[in-house]
Amino acid sequence: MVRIYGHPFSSFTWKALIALYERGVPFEFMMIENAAFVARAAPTGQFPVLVDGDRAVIESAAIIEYLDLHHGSAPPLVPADPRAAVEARQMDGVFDDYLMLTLQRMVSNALRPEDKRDPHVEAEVQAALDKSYAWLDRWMTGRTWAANETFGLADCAAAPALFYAHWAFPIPASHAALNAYRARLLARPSIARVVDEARPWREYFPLKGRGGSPD
Ligand SMILES: N[C@@H](CCC(=O)N[C@@H](CS)C(=O)NCC(=O)O)C(=O)O
Repeated sequence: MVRIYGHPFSSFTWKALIALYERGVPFEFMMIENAAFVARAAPTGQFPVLVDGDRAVIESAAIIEYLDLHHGSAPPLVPADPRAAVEARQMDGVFDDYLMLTLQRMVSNALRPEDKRDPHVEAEVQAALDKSYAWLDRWMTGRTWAANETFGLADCAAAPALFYAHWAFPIPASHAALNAYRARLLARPSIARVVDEARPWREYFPLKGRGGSPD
């Protein structure tokens, strides 16, 4: 059975868990606290890490591609046609880089001692997210899923990114297509499951007091 090392509240762990649930792959969940080896598995000790026999796979998107190839019987989350896969990887990158990692800047800043916080970060993050939300609202207009008109890799990335970003920096109500997409994601059983499994850790979200609401 494969093992997944991560934390139930971690956004990138969600990406891998959503894929495991979508593909019906049995797995053993290994809490990051108990996993000294994870510190060496990725360049800076980041998670998730998937372990399959003697093979360790890092990077959430690579884990999802690995699962497509080796585990589960559902349709692949990255299209087998490389021409179609371009769109899936593009949107995976958009959600990771322009939402999740942007929000991470704010999380890291909030975790610093108060006198070490950078006072410019909040406005910079808000400005970057405003642009990304507007771009994504246009992208999602007329679409059900983020790429290839089928649930896949990009939606695995979108779910945690939109969940946490909206919690801290609410998506404007005027972005109807993006808000509807977020609601569609939260209604999906694999995603509702990771959201539920993470509930016990909600109080640890350092941006929880900013007025947004997670669901
Ligand atoms: N590019 C990586 C990012 C992984 C990542 O940033 N993981 C976070 C948890 S959500 C982490 O390990 N944070 C702890 C740290 O950076 O030390 C992926 O897609 O898996």
